[in-house]
Amino acid sequence: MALVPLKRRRRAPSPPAGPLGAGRFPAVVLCLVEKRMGASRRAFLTQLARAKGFRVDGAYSAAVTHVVSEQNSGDEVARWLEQQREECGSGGDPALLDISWFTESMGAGRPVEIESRHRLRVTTLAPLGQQMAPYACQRRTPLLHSNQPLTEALETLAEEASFSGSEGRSLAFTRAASVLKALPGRLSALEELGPLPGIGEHSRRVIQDVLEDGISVEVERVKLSERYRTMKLFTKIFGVGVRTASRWYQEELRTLVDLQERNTKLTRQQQAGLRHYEDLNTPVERGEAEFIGQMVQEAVQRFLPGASVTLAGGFRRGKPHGHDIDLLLTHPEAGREVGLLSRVVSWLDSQGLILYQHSQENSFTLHEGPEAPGGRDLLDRFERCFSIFRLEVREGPGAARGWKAVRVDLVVAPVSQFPFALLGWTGSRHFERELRRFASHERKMVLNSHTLYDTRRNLFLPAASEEEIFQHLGLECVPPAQRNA
Ligand code: 8DG
Ligand code: CA
Ligand code: CA
Repeated sequence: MALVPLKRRRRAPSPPAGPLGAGRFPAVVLCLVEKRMGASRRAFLTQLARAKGFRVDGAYSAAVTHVVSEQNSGDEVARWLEQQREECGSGGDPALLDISWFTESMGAGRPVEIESRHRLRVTTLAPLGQQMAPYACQRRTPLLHSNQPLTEALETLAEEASFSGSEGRSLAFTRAASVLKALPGRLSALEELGPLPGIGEHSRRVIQDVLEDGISVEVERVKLSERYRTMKLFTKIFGVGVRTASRWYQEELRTLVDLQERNTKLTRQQQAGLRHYEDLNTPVERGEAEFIGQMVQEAVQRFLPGASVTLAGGFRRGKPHGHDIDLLLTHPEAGREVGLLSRVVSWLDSQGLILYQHSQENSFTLHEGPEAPGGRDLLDRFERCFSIFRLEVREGPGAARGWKAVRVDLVVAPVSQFPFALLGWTGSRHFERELRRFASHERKMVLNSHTLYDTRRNLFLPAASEEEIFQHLGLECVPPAQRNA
């Protein structure tokens, strides 16, 4: 239907710049892109829409909800929008639409529902003014994002690859998932990704499958496979890593009962893990984490007034629940923290609050050089205690017996290393890995949970806060809630 003749009188009046009242449809504010449409046709379409009761603004502003263009590519309009936003200094997130939506709406005498065929295809992230930075530590990654089904699929494959010992492949899937977590909106077609860094061929295939069919056959097959399911079951035991789980699988062990019946040799930690398997695989709630943090704080104050306890890990990133509780202890006077942990743990133990604990002494010395701790696995050398707390509960799992087992990591950092420890223990694991990769590849620096070392200048870079560490690295500071990479 040729609703509007393409050729118009030569000198049509330009639409006025300002809005023209709310119109009959207050939720819809149109803005027509002049570019290829031309001034006269734009003026004509504006008049037509206004006559039908639509509000059409002559200039872009944050109030605009529908941007309509004719014969422009999605990328052109996205760039146009970016310019408009800069010029008017305001945001807004309007739908970018083809003239077909406008034509149909005029025909219907009301704004028709936007369908995907009306939307302009944007192949880069330009419409939201963001080019995805290559390292996760250069991006903001919120806890909640719009691409959950895609990231879950990719993370299943990442996990499966790590179960097979293919760390490189696992990292590739993790990277792809992490990029999707940082996208500003829901991905509806693979082309919208453009040439984004960090998304390989295999990941693209998986993304395409999930976008088109809702699931990836490959991922579903992995989830059902005996090996994946068994590895998952075993690695969820506290103290069991991929290597042990894999050995058990090869020995034909398949269930937790198998481990007991076949008298599998277990470390003390694994025995505790097995004993409390169900509890330890029940998510820890934020309230529980705060409660235990408070309990540890009180114990700490008994022995070293002025010492502090900080909740790190996923809870610091804003997660509502987690698999364990990560607590960092320090004291503002260097050296005062020595000996604190063992006294705190003994006291908590004497109160019947500890079901299992395994402590490790501080083994960090600067003399070993900057390469010693950290490295690929994020492990550090702080004095620490891997423990299981006995938490009294009145509801949820464990309510019947009145308590539940909760995993707690207690870590002691001397005050000079505290910002590094806090940054390192806040996570996510992928964010940390990327920070360290960025430091070494882009800055020739070595970062770990103890220090930052500049290898070009041969010196340690001290920091009194996380912000200062980001500054040393020449990175914009990423707040904890945006480190969910
Ligand atoms: P969750 O418990 O909510 O499931 O997730 P999370 O809090 O993000 O994970 P986590 O496994 O508890 O790890 C928290 C951070 O601690 C993670 O970024 C890695 C970091 N970390 C270090 N050093 C060490 C270490 O020596 N061992 C372990 N396990 N984690 C360490 O910086
Ligand atoms: Ca944690
Ligand atoms: Ca932990």
